[in-house]
Amino acid sequence: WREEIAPGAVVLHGFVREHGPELLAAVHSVVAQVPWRHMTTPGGYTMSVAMSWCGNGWSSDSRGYRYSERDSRSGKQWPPIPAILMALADEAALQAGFGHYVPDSCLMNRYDPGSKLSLHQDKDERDFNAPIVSVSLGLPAVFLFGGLQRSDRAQRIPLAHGDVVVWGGPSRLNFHGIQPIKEGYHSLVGPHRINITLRKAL
Ligand code: MD3
Ligand code: FE
Repeated sequence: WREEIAPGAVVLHGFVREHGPELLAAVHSVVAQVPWRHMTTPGGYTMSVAMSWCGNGWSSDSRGYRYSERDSRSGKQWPPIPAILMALADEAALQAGFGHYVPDSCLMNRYDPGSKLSLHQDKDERDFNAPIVSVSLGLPAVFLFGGLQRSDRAQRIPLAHGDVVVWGGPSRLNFHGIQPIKEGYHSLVGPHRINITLRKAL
């Protein structure tokens, strides 16, 4: 079912529940080319979440965060976004009321039990009017959804395998994060949560 948790933030519960195997195959095809890595934040911390990406890639170092078309080490373009993820992004954005959607960047986050994502804003994208589509696979998580100020109190939103959330409009710049993942095992994904976000970055 469809649930609006804030103006412009729509949860499509179970939207891709039946498509786990194909989606995981797409994730693994990307990870074969861009292996999971733990990035360093500009503040010098190593993230507990492992990341991979395709389309316009993401990077983080002492100079800050940025999106780029190419791997600065090899000079090669990052792998293209798999067709199944482009189709999913378009269908989810339509279903959520944002119209057709063509993302240019796809970030994948892998959480192991204990991994978390601290409260942050996503503001490295060029166009804040474009929505972000996110897909949750594997172990469940508690999503923290705050306001425009770090100190605003956050809602706790449970996210399960197969849920898709479309974030747009007025909530696009809200603070958000993921609480530490509980120990567990998912029959398809194993002891992990994988989150895929599709964005217009550049
Ligand atoms: C709300 N990822 O990659 S996805 C991230 O589950 C990120 O891995 C989380 O936050 C995860 O930046 C949450 C949902 C999400 C993504 C972007 C948002 C929610 C958002 C941007 C604005 C508001
Ligand atoms: Fe984020």
